Amino acid sequence: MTQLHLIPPPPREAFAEGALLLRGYALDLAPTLLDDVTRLGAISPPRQMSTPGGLQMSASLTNCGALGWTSDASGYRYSPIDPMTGAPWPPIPAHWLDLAQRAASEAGYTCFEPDVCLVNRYPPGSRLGMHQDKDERSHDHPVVSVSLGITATFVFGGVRRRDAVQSLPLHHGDVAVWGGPSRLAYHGVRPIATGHHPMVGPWRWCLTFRKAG
Ligand code: MD3
Ligand code: FE
Repeated sequence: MTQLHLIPPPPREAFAEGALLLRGYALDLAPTLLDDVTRLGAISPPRQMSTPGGLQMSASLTNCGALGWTSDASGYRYSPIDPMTGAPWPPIPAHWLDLAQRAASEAGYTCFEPDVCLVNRYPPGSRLGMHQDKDERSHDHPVVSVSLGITATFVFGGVRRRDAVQSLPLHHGDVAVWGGPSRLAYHGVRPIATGHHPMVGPWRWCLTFRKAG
C-alpha cells in the first residue's frame, strides 16, 4: 500500500534580508500568552486610537513595558504612561521577554532587550495600512512579532513606498523577526477575514516587541 506523505512547510523562512519567519515557534506558549493578554487588558484595555490625520484605527491596541506606543490628534509617540489610565503600562512578563529574545537569537540578533510590547487586536474586517515603524529612537534593533488567532495576510515591501511587495500568511503561533535591511521596510496587514479560532475566537492578536527608548 502506498503511503501518503504530507510535506510540512519549512519551519524557518528567510523571506527578506534580515528577516526570519519561525512557523509555530510560539504554539506551545500560546495558551499562556492569551491568558496574559486578558490580564493585561484588565489593566490597560485595548483601545482604538486616532491618527494625526483624524482617522480612527480599525485595530485596537495596548502595550506592556517601560514604554508604550500611542497615537492621537497630535501625533505618534512612545510614552511611559498609558494616557487612558494615567498609570504606567504593565510590565512585560518575563516569559514574553524570553520568547522574544530566543526568537531574535534564532535570527542572529543577540542581546535584544525590548522595552515595549505593542499588543494589537484585529477584529474581522480590520486592517493596517502600509507604513514604516520609525518612532523608535534607534532602528539598529530588530522587531519580533508573535501572531495569535485568525490568520492574517501580511504585506511586506521595501524601504520605499513604491517598492514591490510580497504577501505571506501569518498563522496562530508564528513568530517573525525583522532586523537589518528589513527593519525599515513598508509593511501592513490586509483586512482580516471573518472567522473563528478555537482558542482565540473571532480575532487576531499580534504582539510586537521593540526597543524604543
Ligand atoms: C517589519 N503590526 O504594530 S507585525 C505594527 O500584524 C505592525 O500587527 C503588524 O506593523 C501586525 O507596527 C505587523 C510584524 C511587523 C512589525 C513591525 C515591523 C513587521 C515589521 C517593523 C519593521 C518591519
Ligand atoms: Fe508596523
